[in-house]
Amino acid sequence: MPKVYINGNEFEASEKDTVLTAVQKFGGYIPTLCYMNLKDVNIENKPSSCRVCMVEIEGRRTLAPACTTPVFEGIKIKTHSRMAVEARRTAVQLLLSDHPQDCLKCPKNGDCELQKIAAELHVVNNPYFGKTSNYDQDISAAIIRDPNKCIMCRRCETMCNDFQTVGVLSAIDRGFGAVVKPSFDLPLEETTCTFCGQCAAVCPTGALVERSYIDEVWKELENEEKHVVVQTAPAVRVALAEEFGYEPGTISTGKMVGVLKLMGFDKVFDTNFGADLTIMEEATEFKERLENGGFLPMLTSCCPGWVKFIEHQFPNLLEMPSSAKSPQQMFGAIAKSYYAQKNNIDPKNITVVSIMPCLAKKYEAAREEINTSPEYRDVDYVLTTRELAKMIKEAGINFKAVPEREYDSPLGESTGAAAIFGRTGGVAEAALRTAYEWITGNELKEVEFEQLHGYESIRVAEVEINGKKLRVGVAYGLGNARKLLEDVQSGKIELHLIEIMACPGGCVGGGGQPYHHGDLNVIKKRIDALNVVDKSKIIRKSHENPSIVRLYNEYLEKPGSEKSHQLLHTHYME
Ligand code: HC1
Ligand code: SF4
Repeated sequence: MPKVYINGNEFEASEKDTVLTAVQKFGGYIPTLCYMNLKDVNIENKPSSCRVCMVEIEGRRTLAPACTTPVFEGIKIKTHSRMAVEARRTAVQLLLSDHPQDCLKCPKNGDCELQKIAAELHVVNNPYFGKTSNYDQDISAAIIRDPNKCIMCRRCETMCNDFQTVGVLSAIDRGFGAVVKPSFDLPLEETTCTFCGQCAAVCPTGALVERSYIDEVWKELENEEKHVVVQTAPAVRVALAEEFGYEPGTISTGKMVGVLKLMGFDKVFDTNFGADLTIMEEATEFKERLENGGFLPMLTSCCPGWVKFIEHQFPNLLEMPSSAKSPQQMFGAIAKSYYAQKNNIDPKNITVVSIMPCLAKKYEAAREEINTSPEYRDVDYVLTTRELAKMIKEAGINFKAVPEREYDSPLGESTGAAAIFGRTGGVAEAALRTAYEWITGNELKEVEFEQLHGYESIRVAEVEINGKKLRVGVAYGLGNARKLLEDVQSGKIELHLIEIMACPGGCVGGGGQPYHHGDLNVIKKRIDALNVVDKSKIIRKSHENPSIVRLYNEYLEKPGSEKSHQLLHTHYME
């Protein structure tokens, strides 16, 4: 164990430590920009390119980057010597020398790591300031890429290549012309990008952000001719409060509903209702495939990043995903049919807004084939958790003081099974809670499938139903999904049901959630909170949701009916 001296204090580090990890371990702080270490998912990015973590090491003639310098016996580190601080300031000034100076207009204003470090280092002028680059923005339905703001930290590239194995982003050109972008300068919409948003989740600046629909939603709320309803995804309720200073994993369902009512939505409904509906259709399909020799394994299909990934990467396996639409889209379809008819409102005058932890949901809502009518979209606007927080602040609502309210009926009623959709393993567990009872005809007394709990990125569990052993695979991260599918394809592993979510820990780690700043414990706390929401529900199986039962009795007839297929199912594109 090497003895290290940090600013004159002796500590015992580990042989594997770098200067940065040793300093962090003992409570010190060195600023970083390009460095990223997502330990829980084995992703590390340290190109040592930003030079913001320079430190002084006694006996060395030059400063050293803390992120890539290993410790050694007796190393004497000065983290904040004048020379180190000035070198960091120069590094930041150089990064800013060709950076747009429009922080006030930047969507990342207040959340930008470059801005934060510039303030910390007291960058009040810039002798190096020169010509800024002049790239066009790449605007898709989900993401805005602004190469002018790229600082070449390569974090996005690491997420896209190593975690997602999509490989859309790479560093191109040299010097001031160097930038991370898709090859041939293609817009993201013309690439195999899944819109998972994991690049944006780790981008330190405003180079990759969600496409915002805040202004459009305010306009709809002001339009008296529009009946504006909102649905909130399972994972939003355990993350939104972080934007208002609460601990990660704080459950703020009641406050969130209260806030949305104050903002002027005509009805506040729940995507969890859509999740229960998804289970009705998915479990029916699963039972049918199992009993009638259908295509197995069946893949869950609610994550739009994952759906786009399989369409591009495994076009020969498109029989595998369930044809059930995602809860977001089922909700939209029901809002503009059943709910519209019941309340005598022209669906063209209903605006459906979704609050999602995800960027790909913006893209999903815009997919042509997923919509039930050519005249309107089932989901009109998708906002991320972060966008909702911005709107709450803009509206001057004091989140802490808002009284808790209940969702509206009937599209606001949901079960514990729906709550766990937002965490890895939850969709499979929710489906099994229903499939078990439908296949065996017996009551499932112990509703939790412990094997499907946990945080590991790939899991295989065995569940016995009617004497038959069913093997269930769960993966998050598209690189892990790729591994699982390759094993299925090669016959190395036999599975009956597979749940895949694109983001770390499932939707709780979505690209639209409050930034985790490299600490994935935040995501684990959100997972635990969703399990608490599940446990707090009296009804924990989707098929027992009384509003869902009524919906089938009054309108859809039964799961898998012609009407259900017309509204609640979709198809995939090669
Ligand atoms: Fe998800 Fe889903 S769980 S995809 O992760 O099936 O985004 O939260 O809303 O649609 O319900 C996301 C979350 C979400 C859908 C549901
Ligand atoms: Fe890659 Fe996902 Fe970003 Fe697309 S959204 S570029 S797939 S990380």
